[in-house]
Amino acid sequence: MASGTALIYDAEMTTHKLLWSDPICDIEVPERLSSSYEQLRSYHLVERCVHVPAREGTEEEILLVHSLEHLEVAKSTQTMNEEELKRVSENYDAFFFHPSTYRCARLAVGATLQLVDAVMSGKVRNGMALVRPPGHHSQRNAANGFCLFNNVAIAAEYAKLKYGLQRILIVDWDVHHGQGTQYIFEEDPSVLYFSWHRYEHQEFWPSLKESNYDAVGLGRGKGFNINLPWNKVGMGNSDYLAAFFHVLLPMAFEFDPELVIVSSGYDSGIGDPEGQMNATPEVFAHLTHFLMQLANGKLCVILEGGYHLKSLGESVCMTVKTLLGDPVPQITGEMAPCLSAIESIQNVRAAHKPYWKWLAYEVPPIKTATIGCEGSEHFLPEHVQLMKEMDKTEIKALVSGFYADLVKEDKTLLSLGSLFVILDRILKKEVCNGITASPTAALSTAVALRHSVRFGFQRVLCVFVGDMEMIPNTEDGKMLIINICEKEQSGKTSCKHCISLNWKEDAEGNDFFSALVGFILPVAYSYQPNLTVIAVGPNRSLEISGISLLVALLQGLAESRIFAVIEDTEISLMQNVAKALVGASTPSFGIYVPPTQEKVNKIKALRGQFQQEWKMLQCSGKLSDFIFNSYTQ
Ligand code: Q9C
Ligand code: ZN
Repeated sequence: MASGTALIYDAEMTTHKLLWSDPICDIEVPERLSSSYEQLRSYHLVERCVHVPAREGTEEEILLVHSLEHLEVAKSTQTMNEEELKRVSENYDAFFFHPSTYRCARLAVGATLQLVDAVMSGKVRNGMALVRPPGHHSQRNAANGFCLFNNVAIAAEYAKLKYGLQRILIVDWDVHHGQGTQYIFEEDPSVLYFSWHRYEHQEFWPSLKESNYDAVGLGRGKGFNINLPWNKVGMGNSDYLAAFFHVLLPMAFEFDPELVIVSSGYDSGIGDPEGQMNATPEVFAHLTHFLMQLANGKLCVILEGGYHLKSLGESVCMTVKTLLGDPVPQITGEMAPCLSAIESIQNVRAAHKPYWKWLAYEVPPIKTATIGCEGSEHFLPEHVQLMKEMDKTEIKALVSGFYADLVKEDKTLLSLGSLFVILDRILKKEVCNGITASPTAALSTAVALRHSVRFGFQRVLCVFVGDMEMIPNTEDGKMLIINICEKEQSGKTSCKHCISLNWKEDAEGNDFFSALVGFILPVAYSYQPNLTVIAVGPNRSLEISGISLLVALLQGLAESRIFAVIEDTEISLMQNVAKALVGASTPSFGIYVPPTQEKVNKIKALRGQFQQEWKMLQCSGKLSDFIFNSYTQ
């Protein structure tokens, strides 16, 4: 096996610098490179490495990833004056040109390729390249986020071409999302791209929807793009380690790469003004050590971001020390990931479940999603995941013309927004169940049913408790509605897919149990829904305990997939339904009160009426009894 660690550094890459004042770009300074190298020197690490010279990347190599137009624009900046440079720079999001930028960027590409060659040829086992400008934000046709050419992406294409590699893993531990790299390999199953990044629910730059965990790749590349968004700052050693244990490493070992390239930004380390994270330099030794176990040790580490000079230098040293095979330092801090990290990890695992064998038999825990309303964290049980709301234009786009005229109030519109966010997560099977409050439960339910059917669910069961002012069309059998209400609804007759059950639960009793086991569950089990919607509207005729029981028992269907819609006046009902959804409580029934004769007859009648169509209702060989009973009501 090859031995030795390459180190590539060329002081010429410090000549690229900001010539005017720009508070966004002024952190990307030449000292990032020079002081990191000095730090390596002071730890006597430089002399332990194999020195590999940088070179310029060729135009041909740059064109492996970038457009000719992008290359020409970059090239043309070499002879520009400051004013012209500033003008071209303004065409991009967070980038600055200097007359030497083009030369430096070509050196950055070439240094990266030199490292790939040194590792692939067996000259060294692994190595690190200290380069500027960085690369991972750079796109086919655009500079972005301090990056001109995408060094790592070019390296991956180069390795595929020159060494015929079929599987390359890119690990992007920079605190920013390398959206440039994602775009380049989105449809490419031969490059597995992993990035964790500060996201804060899309508040943090570059604030893209496609940085979220549900961007898993496109076309043949589905499953080969892994995004782990951090929704809080302050992530530390245990969060990073948990991400490796529970997301990256299992996937990486299953992928079995032939080469690993790290987009090695240290702005994810403690003290960095951009990242605001808490991971100490030692953690990078551990991350490096883990990745050294893949691809026969063929590991190329390429510098990206990192803006706190001391933290950056220490972290670079930890990385290089580990590449050299030094013992891995002990990690500090409490060894427990934070709740927000766990949530992100769970989300990305759920999103990738279809693509990775190691996840296939792992059942997602029954987990409940809701939109946080004022103070909801106090009354909802633990483990209920709070979701971010949508903005109004997004919701309006989703509420199609069909419902638009029914949505008169802003309040209603916003509640539909919450509904879509949660329901989509259930439909995509990212969470098991969810709960939402609505000012108009009947409308929300109608929207939810329609949305689920349109999403592709073939059988949606809806149990609606209370007055259901609007009843969707159920003729195609894609929905089965059971409406439990107090009063006989005049003019509405029950049919196979729309059944009205008049039932008023006794306040102190629990006679609803008999309706549930005697009618609702047999019908539901006959139907075999793939989603259950439980809604509670105005004038509910069931007690909270009855509704909790309904929720608990219907979890036997549709792989426990339940969407609960509760009229928004009912806080304590919300709380109890949420408890039932997370499985935190078994509703208590008190003393058994048998149903009245009238109620027994009612169930019998319904059984008689529907047992031909919903056969689980059959419980006696003497069918005629039921028919007789139903005619003598
Ligand atoms: N308001 C790297 O770490 N910030 N690039 C832009 C705009 C740009 C980071 C903020 C951060 C770029 C390689
Ligand atoms: Zn960064």
